[in-house]
Amino acid sequence: MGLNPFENFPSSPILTDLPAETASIHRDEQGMLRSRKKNYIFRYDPPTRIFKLTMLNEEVLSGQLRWVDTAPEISFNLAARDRVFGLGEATGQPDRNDQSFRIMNLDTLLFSIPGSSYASFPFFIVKRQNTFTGIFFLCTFPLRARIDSATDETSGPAVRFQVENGGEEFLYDVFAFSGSLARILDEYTRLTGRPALLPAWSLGFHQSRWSYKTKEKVLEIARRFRSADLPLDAIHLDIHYMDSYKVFTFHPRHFAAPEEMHRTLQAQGVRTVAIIDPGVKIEDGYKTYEQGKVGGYYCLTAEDSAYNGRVWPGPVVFPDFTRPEVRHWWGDAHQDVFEAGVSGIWNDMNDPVLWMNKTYDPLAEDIQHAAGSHRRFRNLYANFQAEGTALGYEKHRSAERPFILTRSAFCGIQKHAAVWTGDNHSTWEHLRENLHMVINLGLSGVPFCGADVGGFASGPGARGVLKIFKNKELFARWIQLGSLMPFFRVHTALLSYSQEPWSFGEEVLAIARKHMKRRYRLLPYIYRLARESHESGAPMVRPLFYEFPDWDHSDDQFMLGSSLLAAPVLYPGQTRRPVHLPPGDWYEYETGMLYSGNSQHEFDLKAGYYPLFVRAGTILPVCAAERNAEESLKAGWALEIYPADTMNGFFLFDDLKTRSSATFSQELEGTRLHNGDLRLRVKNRTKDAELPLQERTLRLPAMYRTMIDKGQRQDGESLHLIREDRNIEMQSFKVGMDEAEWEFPYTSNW
Ligand code: NBV
Repeated sequence: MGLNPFENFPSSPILTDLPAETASIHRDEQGMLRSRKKNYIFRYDPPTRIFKLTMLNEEVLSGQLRWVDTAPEISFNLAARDRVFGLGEATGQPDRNDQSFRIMNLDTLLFSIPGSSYASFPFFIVKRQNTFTGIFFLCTFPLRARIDSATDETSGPAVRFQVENGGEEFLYDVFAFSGSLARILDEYTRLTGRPALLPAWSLGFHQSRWSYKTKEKVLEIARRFRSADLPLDAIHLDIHYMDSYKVFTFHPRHFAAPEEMHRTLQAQGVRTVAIIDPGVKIEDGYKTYEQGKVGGYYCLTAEDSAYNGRVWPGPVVFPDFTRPEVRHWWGDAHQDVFEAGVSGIWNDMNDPVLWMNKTYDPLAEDIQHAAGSHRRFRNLYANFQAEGTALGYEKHRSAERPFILTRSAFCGIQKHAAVWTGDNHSTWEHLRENLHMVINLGLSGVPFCGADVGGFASGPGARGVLKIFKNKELFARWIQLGSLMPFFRVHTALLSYSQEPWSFGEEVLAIARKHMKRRYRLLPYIYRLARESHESGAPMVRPLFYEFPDWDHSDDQFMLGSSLLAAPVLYPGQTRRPVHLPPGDWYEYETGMLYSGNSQHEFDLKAGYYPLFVRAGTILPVCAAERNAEESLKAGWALEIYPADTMNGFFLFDDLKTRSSATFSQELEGTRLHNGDLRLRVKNRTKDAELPLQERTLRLPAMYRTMIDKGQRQDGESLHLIREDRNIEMQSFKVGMDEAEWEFPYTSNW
């Protein structure tokens, strides 16, 4: 095999193309390292075993490369006070310093295996004060990662990867990226693939549990959402919808006539997302099993017989997704669930879990892929499966944007799937980890991700699926946090109390409704962020230092895009919290009050409230919260103007669901004059989509009571946004969709 472990793949699960701008570092036959990028010089000096990465004449990183035959270890030595981020959904504190992980896709058994995660991302970002470097260590073998702390004041931490190659020849590439975080993620996702373009519905609220066991139950849940006046886009079908856990089937009694169920759901504006595990039940006469057997599509043992494992359906075989023809077959097999009316596909147990109820080492199992050993390809199994699922969409839902959700993943997964962080616990610690994991997944090129809101299990180990003690406060705070996460789904374990928004009493229901509706009101903004992620790899949820590299990092606050800053409640019984506002002015979202940045403020945390801010200068698109995302995004829009000396905003509309949708987008720019008057200009950027809206509303702070549009004066209408759960007065003006220029004289005596 050559230096590139993927050169034999017609379609690589990881690399899309190699932009000339990227530094790709290869070890050649002599052991020398070579760089491809002009701006980077990457030198490896075999006698000293030191390698240095030099960028634009400024040394940013130096490391040590060591080869030990049986346990190859590569280390990157950093500078004092460097902080390390990224590495996907690894658990623990927000940064990765002083921690050890195993980078191997593994069922963590309800997070009972310290340092392990379901997904593997050997990509990290070094933050050195206000500069950033991204390092992608492309090696698919399982890795042990250690981020050792500095040994003294002057030295820095070291990121060490130990390759668990089991004696096999191992090859790797190192890619280095530098510049702003936006630029690093742009380059990294140009290399590993842009995040998929999402259908709008996937950005709405998802309700799940293991399991809604009958279609009557599913329909009852949908009805209850509607009668409780709660927005909802999707209900997830966990394993009980299947016939004896056979993939691509429906239970003959409990889910008879699934098309009918889907028609009823559709009338209520609700879709389903169905779980599809990779294990195929060994059963004569079962269509999928037979097809795979005839095609010879399963993973083999060293003796060339199909490898058998044991998961939900009992004895199973595992498709060898490393083979293109198997991915096509698997994609095709989705036809039945698509025809039944399912919209989204949820891939679970795709680490893959080979055995249940048995302790085993997946690397010691006798399981082979056509492309090579399980050790070499385990971390790619889920990516290959997701690629197969995406092929199924291309074939059977060709016009539609796919929605695929996965538990396991490797770098590059973002092309095909969203990632959720697996079986977390209903604890405050895991609520906090939800935030850290989402931030670090975003910094690993996976913008669309989230955790089970409310928590899945009661704790680690098999008994975690039994969850008895309800914690109202935790659920209420988690739904507040979850409502600003890219993927927003409540899910819970098999033997858990019910965890729908109404399961915790009236008070919590009202809080859930408030925040779920707020999510839907913010959808024009969130949807635009998702499209931007698709175009540039930018995370949707960001650490503060993404937007403010010079600002002291604050781990318990985050940005949603570049305009919203949230300070969620992450501890029980918290009644007050400080908020560190970065430079600039900030409008509190509920009251509209203005706070100056570069300072700290204290806020009372009433139940159902957490501080959320809009950056001054933002023109924020919002809509009415309807039953689901599409209906909301097609209902009335308002553009909220948060004055500053300069203002800008961007507003985008497309058909919300097809791959080749035309778009309509406008850019808004504004300035505040010395006398306080505002001047706004709206320009078309693209205009090839049909517009569902004829007009929209501008909302401005109460001191702007009139608007001058082409010399005509229009009085604003005073609007108290109490219906939107905000205690804020604004003035509203109806305007058309055309390009325009408006002026808003400042009234001092408002
Ligand atoms: O399919 C059942 C569960 C599912 O609810 C959960 O979200 C997955 O992470 N699944 C794991 C298998 C059972 C784990 C104990």
